Amino acid sequence: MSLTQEDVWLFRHNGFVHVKERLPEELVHRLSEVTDAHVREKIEPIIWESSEEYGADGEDGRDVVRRLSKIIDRDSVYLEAATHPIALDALEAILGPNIELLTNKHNHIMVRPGGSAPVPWHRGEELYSRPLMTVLIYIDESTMENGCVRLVPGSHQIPLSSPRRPKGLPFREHSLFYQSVPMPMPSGGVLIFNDALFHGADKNLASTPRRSMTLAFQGHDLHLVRKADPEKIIVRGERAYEGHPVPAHLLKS
Ligand SMILES: O=C(O)CCC(=O)C(=O)O
Repeated sequence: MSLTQEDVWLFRHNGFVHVKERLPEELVHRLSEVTDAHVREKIEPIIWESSEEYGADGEDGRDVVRRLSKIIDRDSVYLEAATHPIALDALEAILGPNIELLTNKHNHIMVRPGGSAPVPWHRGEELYSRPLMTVLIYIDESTMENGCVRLVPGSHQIPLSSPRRPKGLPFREHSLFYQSVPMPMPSGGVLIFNDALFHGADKNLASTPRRSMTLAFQGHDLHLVRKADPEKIIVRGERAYEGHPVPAHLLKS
């Protein structure tokens, strides 16, 4: 099932949608096994938990995996999850029939180990950027206790320029915290939001990790003459061209 028209309207208005269906348990189980192995074996590229924030209780975060980067290259199970029809059907309702997965944006697993520091408030893209969708696919259930993502509804439409990564105040003291809503998610859940939406995540107060995939998708640009881009995987539809003049190699003889 795809999104309803009402879901899409709410998405345009609020900037996010929680997809009703979940990925199959068996697929989530395989994601979990592979992720555990990569964390256990500390397979690079990795972003480590920062000691400054993680170590507020005197612990050292330098050896603690915060994020596994470049997941699409790590194991085929990640591409399988990223291109599951539950995610792509919902994206098609938002982006249209031709969809690309970007491998040079996001493409990571947030491991968020127990005790991990907040993810500071940020928006990924500028308001004037071509719309880019962030998709979070949850391996573990995400709760208030383990630091679920918080979103600021409608903030992808604020017509004012403001820093993409506002600095200065602790997570819970920033004014964006007061305008945000928490997004608890089930294991296998799929959350889609416009990457220009302000978001962040609180400290993980549980003792276990809170793992989720973060992915980036865009509608394929029909006017882009150069079609082959090694950082983009077309995951639905086709690499079409609409424009003029039509490049010679695309003209049928
Ligand atoms: O899942 C989270 O904790 C934060 C998600 C996020 O902002 C990211 O992965 O860039």
